[in-house]
Amino acid sequence: MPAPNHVQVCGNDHSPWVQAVLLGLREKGIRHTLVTVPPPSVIANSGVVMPVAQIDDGPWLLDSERILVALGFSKVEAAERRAMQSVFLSDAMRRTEGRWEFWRRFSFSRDGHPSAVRRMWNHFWRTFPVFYFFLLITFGSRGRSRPTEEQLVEEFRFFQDRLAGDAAFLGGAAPDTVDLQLFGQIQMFASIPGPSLRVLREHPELARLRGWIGAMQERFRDHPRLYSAPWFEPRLPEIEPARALERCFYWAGAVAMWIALPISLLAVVYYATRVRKKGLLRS
Ligand SMILES: N[C@@H](CCC(=O)N[C@@H](CS)C(=O)NCC(=O)O)C(=O)O
Repeated sequence: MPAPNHVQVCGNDHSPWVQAVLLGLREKGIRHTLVTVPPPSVIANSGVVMPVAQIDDGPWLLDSERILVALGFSKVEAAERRAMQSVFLSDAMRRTEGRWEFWRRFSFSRDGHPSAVRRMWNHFWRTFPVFYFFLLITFGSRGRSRPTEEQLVEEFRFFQDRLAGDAAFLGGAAPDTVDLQLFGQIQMFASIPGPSLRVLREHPELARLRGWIGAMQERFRDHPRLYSAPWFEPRLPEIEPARALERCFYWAGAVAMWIALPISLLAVVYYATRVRKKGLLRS
């Protein structure tokens, strides 16, 4: 299979699944662009589900694993997929505990559209996905018990146990889909620091996993969206935030989402229901 010339990815780099795809593209050295607002045809089909990616002129693909397999990486085992989902939900469902912090941290993420005008437009409209996930997490986490430190350690131990041999990566001598997805989760933990990040950095029983994080961080040290950079060894500089003017567009969009609450709320209910009815999120 010839290597693609260019891959267009849509989504936000706080998403671990978007990060997995970006890391895979860097691993293969494939040119790519990340935009935060998908084209209208993609929104009509799959709402704001992320990631979606288009390899050259091919169809839009959903799901990080499917996209990574299309790029030449391996499928993930069912047990790994389940373990990854637990790690994901334990952190994702706590991200809106600091409400202001949630919106503030998202203001810094960058859009990679080459046109400055389109970037401003995207910064305004990317607040819809932020608003969408804000509501989904706020309501989805109600009545859900917070994972204890022991539960978090147990979830991470699944992956640590897989690192028992000599191989530096879960996939062997080089990172594979499971490495990319797990390191993607770590980018999410670091994008809004919380208990998962703390446990990973400090817990004495997770030293081997920290060794793997170090190997991944070294390998992807040039990735411009490495939220884990200042939190793990080898320490690297923090990533560059969106520019001040871009953030102004973001905040204008955020205010618009709340002013237009009846419409934006209806849109969230419509797309969230549609995504679930169509079964677009495989876990
Ligand atoms: N298994 C999927 C999971 C993707 C996923 O859960 N994405 C979240 C954002 S981090 C999403 O788009 N959720 C939309 C929704 O819940 O309606 C993958 O690997 O890409």
